[in-house]
Amino acid sequence: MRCDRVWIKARLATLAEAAPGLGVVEDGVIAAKDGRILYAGPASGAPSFEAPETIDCDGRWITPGLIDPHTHLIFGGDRAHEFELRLAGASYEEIARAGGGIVSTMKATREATEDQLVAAALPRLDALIAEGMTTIEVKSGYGLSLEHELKSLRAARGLAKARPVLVKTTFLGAHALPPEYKGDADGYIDLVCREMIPAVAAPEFGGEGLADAVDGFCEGIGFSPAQIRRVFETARAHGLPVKLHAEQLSNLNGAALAAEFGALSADHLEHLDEAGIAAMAKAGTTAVLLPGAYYFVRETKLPPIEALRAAGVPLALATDCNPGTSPLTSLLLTMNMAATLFRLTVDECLAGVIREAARALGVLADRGTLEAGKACDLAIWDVERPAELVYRMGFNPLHARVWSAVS
Ligand code: DI6
Ligand code: FE
Repeated sequence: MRCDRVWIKARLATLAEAAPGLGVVEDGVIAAKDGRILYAGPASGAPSFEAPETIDCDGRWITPGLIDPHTHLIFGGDRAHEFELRLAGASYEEIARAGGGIVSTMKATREATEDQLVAAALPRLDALIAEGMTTIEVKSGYGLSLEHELKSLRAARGLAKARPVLVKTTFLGAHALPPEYKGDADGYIDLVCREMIPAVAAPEFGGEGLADAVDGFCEGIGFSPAQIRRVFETARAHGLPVKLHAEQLSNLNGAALAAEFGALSADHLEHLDEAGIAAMAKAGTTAVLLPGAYYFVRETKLPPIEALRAAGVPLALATDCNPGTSPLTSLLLTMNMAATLFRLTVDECLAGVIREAARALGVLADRGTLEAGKACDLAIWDVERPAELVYRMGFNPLHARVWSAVS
């Protein structure tokens, strides 16, 4: 069988859903053509391939490229000073209420050009890429006006032109109240629904096609469930799937609201209750856990991992890379935190940043496992066993990356 490249003598963690655990293949072969996997499985059952390039992996492990399903990569400025204030005793919510927090990043984001936002995000993107990340979700949410939200989403799309990653963009207009709407959150939500969502929707819905999904921040310092419902109704009317920052700092029943709208994911979830878990399980909504934010804000309430598991809710992991609560650009460290802080198993951690992350983005049919027909995005690791990818802190054993986009 003719193909473009073959990798031999590899150990595979296919993460195929039908296989137990990581879907391990000890003497594995992968063959690729036109950026797609033709075959991934045992050498013994493999067809014979004719390829201009054969790569001997010398027993190294191959996983699908890692996937970060929740980031706020596009923003201006930084919040190192706020970090110092927090070290001196101020809380995240106090800083937000005093006009710092998200609003200070909004000011810096509004001042930046689209090109400057791309340039600021590229080092963060490159840090993730250096650890084998090949697919990323990027949210807007620091522009908070039509002009600056559109600019942020264009910058997010621009990242995919600068690097061979798949970028899924999310419109997060309902992230924080911009100061010009102080005291009028409903008025701002009117703007989100009447102008912003129609502008970012797909061309067949009259927009520019800048967003692949719509998100919101359902929280005391964000927006109420009634306001988020309006955002979701508008998203649905414009053909956009939804997801939600839910139950991060308190329980407003956001996850159940998201599930009611068939959300791709509900994210954070430290304060999630049984009713929210049941609603997510019923709707097939993925839980995206963000241990970096849990760690950085020194949260002590753990997300209800055991109950999520028992209900069969898929568990994904993400960096939540953002300047306020998770200045994290490492999926390897994210896995270590998920294991240490949330007690996820090694298999759950790896699935969380690969297969379940693909599910959370609605791209599992196209990537997230090593199976014929899927994008040939690979991470090749210099490790003896997959647990090393979760166990180490601040060490990067990536040997090579394979991009489907430039195969
Ligand atoms: N939840 C978070 O943790 C981030 N956004 C959100 O909705 C924080 C964003 C920031 O502080 O800049
Ligand atoms: Fe977030």
